[in-house]
Amino acid sequence: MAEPGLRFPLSPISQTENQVRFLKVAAANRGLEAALSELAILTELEEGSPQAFRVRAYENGITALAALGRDASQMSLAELKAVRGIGEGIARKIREYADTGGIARLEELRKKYPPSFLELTRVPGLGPKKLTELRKLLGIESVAALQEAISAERLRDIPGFGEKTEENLKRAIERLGLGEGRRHPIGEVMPLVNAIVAELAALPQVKTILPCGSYRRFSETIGDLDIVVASRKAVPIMDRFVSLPEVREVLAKGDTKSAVITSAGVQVDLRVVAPQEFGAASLYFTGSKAHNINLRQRALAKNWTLNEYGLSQLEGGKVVAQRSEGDIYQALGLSLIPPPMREDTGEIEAAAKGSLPRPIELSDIKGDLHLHTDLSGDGRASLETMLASVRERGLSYVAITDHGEDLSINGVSRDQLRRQRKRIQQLGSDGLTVLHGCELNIGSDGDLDYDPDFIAELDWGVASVHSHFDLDRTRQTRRLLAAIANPGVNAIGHLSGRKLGRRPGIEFELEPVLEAAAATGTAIEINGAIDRLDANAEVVRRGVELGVVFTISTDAHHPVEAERMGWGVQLAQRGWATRQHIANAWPVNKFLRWAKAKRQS
Ligand code: DGT
Ligand code: CA
Ligand code: CA
Ligand code: ZN
Repeated sequence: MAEPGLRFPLSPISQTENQVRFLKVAAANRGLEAALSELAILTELEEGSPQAFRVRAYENGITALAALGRDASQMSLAELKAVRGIGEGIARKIREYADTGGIARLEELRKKYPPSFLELTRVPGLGPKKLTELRKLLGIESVAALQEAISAERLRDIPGFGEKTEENLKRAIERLGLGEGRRHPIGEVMPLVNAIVAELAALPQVKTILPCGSYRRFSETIGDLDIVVASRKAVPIMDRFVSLPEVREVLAKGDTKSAVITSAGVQVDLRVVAPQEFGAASLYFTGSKAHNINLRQRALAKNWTLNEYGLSQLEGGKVVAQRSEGDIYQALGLSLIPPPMREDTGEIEAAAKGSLPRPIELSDIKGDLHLHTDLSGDGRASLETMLASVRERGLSYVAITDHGEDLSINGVSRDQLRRQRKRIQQLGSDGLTVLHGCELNIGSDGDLDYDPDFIAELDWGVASVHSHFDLDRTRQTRRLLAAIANPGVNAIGHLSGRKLGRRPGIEFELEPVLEAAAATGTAIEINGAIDRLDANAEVVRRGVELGVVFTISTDAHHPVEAERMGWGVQLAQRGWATRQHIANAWPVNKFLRWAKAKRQS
């Protein structure tokens, strides 16, 4: 993906050609997909139901786009209409977007539902109907206004709301960090970063461009974006930056520094520095602040100073290092510290002693242990297509894990699973070890789908929480412990069940869960889906200390989701996980022995 002279630190995977094509097409349709998603959300508000015909039509259109494999703007109205899932109305809107860069209906709805009102849709339990009611009866148009109404105990007088609702809403708003100063889930800013980087990288004046700050460190949420560009000529870059289509408001515009707010409400800071200062600037703006302060103290101890321009002598100002981050770390007697580890939680001291663990890297990954096919209702590609994509990724083993039957809509029956196993056997291995598994559902008491004998027939079991998110800590903990104790369970999928910025996930006691996982040889999954990133970095770091084995999984329902592996790896790096801690980085035989041992326990 990266062109010479450009660096895309989060380009997630060393892609095969086919994946590059997929990702390029995905990039081409990204603006359009974003517009249609926004239309779907606003239309849902307008129509009062996610089931409304128009909402479904937009959603089908988005799904069709994701699987299109072509740049939609290059297709005629007739060609678009011929695509399954794209009807007349959507086809027209796609053409309108391609021809004018916008959609009139979207502009109309945006006026009616401003960003502050949309924030309210993030509050769990507040559907379009309730929001419309709250707006009509109490004039609530923002999360802040909702919080005020809750404090004043005004919600409880409205039919369908009560004291308990007030309490639940208050808690959900707190746990999700909604309202004033909300941080943005990293997955929500990623398309924005890709768009800005692509636009600016196309300018001839840009030598190098790198998103820094918490984004580069792969924090799960982002306060604001910090982009650093190396160039000798800043003016045209700043001009382009402040006039990007995403920009809603320009906070500052200067020769070296500008800041804007996007239509999605994200602040973006852009710095342009001289090429020889790029290393120092990217180090500084990547942070974290605490990491920088620690580095500066090490510099001071050598009578040097460290800032965004370079590492230089306190007296006389002679530059010691500035061109690359590696040069600066080296001058300070440190190995290069990967950005996800730059949180000042011991990484600098470890690097000084030469004992910084080498974190897991994407190239270490040998298998993917959580994958769906279209046998599950939510899978979007056939077994053959998914396996072909796994081969293309250069993996040597894989587990197919469609949903267990207890998942109300998408689960699969015993017979379906048995037939799938047969099909896998018939396909033959051809160098790829294919495990037949299942994503089992952890019931409210830790019980699983099917019966133990049937589960024992499987090669691999992932067990995940998909229901009962509101049980208390004790019950959630007991539930997880029961699943971990089950010989049919090799890994716990997306441990908390959270959706970043949308659903807080279950609350449970972490220590006993990690201890039980370590004791039983049950892996905790690091789910790379960008809206999950679950287990989180803190859990991984603690698990690594306790000797827990982890898996990094895509949970892919379509080949394009292979990119999740790169995100999972960065998350694992934040938790200091190495090759030893990640089961799907092990050679196939070691992995198989370990997986079997649990199933026979
Ligand atoms: P965020 O935006 O809250 O998600 O977190 P960051 O880490 O991106 O923080 P931000 O945007 O305030 O600043 C970007 C980087 O700039 C930060 O990671 C380190 C550097 N930086 C900012 N303020 C200071 C400072 O006062 N001292 C030092 N040494 N570095 C700073
Ligand atoms: Ca930032
Ligand atoms: Ca900033
Ligand atoms: Zn799954």
